Amino acid sequence: MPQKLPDGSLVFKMVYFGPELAGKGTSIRWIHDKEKGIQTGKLTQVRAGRDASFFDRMMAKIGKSNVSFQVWSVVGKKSFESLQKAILGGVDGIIFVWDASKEAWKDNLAAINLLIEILKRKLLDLPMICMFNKIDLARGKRVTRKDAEEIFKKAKLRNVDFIETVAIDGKNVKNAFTLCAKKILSCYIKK
Ligand SMILES: Nc1nc2c(ncn2[C@@H]2O[C@H](COP(=O)(O)OP(=O)(O)OP(=O)(O)O)[C@@H](O)[C@H]2O)c(=O)[nH]1
Ligand SMILES: [Mg+2]
Repeated sequence: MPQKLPDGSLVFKMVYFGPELAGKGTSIRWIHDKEKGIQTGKLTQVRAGRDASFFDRMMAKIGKSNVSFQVWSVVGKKSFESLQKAILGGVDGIIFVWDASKEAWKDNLAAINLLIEILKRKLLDLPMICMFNKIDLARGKRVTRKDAEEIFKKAKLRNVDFIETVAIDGKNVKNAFTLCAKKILSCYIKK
């Protein structure tokens, strides 16, 4: 559920989740740096190493409505449970960033399983998008989108929209964000 501010505006929480090095931080940075009129504040990236970050955070808007989004990312691997639980608490929508490279297969599965473990049945009703990321990699180096879709189906996550992305070039990164934002809003209106 969104926070309601004293001026009547609503703040929803959107979380980018996925394995290490999937492209979560790159996506959020792209939106922050390159897309006009979405981010409304500074980007916080708390680093754990050269590429890795514990989490990212920024505020964002779509259009001129009195609705905004608190955008977070957190890595979906074991041993970060307390951080993951804190960031996923009260989440209104999820962008799962799937790393399409073959060597990330097991890490993607581990991240999905962790998400299911943390959110349990709540996940089935949550607006969710899957960024099928790194499709710039050569065919032989990545899995197919169908392979990934199967995993979501097996987990009974049927309501997930897939978008093929290249976070480093910004391809479809904004589309994934706005689609998730719209899904969150329509889900809220229906309730
Ligand atoms: N080829 C390719 N590389 C990408 C793409 N997106 C991200 N990368 C690279 O993958 C690496 C990890 O990207 P990040 O955005 O830091 O990944 P993250 O999901 O934030 O990872 P953690 O912070 O460790 O959880 C970086 O070297 C990126 O440049 C993509 O679409 N294609
Ligand atoms: Mg990161």
